[in-house]
Amino acid sequence: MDVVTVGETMVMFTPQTMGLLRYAKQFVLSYAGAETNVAIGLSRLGHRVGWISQVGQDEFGESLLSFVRGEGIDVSEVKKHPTAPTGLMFKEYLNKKELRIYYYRHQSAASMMNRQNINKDYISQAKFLHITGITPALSESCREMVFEAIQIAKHHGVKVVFDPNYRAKLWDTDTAKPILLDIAAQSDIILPGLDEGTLLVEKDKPEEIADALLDLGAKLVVVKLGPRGAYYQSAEESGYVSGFPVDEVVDPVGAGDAFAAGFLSGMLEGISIESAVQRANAVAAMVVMVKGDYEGLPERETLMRFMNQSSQDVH
Ligand code: KDG
Repeated sequence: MDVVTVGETMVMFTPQTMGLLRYAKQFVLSYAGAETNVAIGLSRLGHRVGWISQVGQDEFGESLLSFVRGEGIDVSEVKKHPTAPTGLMFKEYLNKKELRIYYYRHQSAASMMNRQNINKDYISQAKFLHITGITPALSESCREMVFEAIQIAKHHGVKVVFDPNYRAKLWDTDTAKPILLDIAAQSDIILPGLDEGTLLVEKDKPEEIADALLDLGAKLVVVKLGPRGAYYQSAEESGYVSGFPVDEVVDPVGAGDAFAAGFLSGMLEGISIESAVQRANAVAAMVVMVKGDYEGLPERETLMRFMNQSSQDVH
């Protein structure tokens, strides 16, 4: 396996009309999970990915499993909880500009995960372990599971990649901060957004954020700057990499996950950090031009075409 990721994915319902959710009568079903977005992105680019999770023993769990399996991801470490349900998420478009989301994930099957969900052999054979700050927010037992997974990875020389993915709906900053910092301190690579970097280390500039996170123990920090691209810094090198031009941002959700997938894909292929960040920017740009979290994630050929085309447009 190239990458193993761990976390919850929910069945998501998007209403087909705008306005308060109470009036919505028709919904489109899809799936929402930062970790599976990353896994799908990697799988589309030809990498081998495994997902550790838990669904309910219910129809939504089956739906979720077939979807993720259908995307070419190994689901052999996804367990079924006998009583807790698969988590759900609803979107509500109040108007064209205002989106609210509702989680129905409290005491979901995934939130019941604990150390027992971690198979040492499964993680130890991977090249990267991908962790987000969403999983430790789900429950105390999920938090313990995340630290267990990290310990196993470190013990076996598997690189830990951490995306802080702060979710205000799941926990407050005072609770989240020390835990996210603890994970960051044990990670090899950290991929914060600018706001998340500021939340973690109370600095505003990408360079300062990277300095502080490297001081904690990380080897490489890549700060995501939205349309502006990203800033990377390790002990040896640093630099800004511009974002790719986007015709129209149709849906920004999933951009960070797309970035992580593109970046990890580059790292797996051993290209330079700068080129991996460039690839990350390209995958993120492609995702925001398409509605949905994962629908716009490119296959390799499409990605290469997009990158070549964009560089020709610039020159
Ligand atoms: O990164 C996109 C995710 O936020 C979305 O798919 C849902 O994983 C999700 C979450 O927990 O918010």
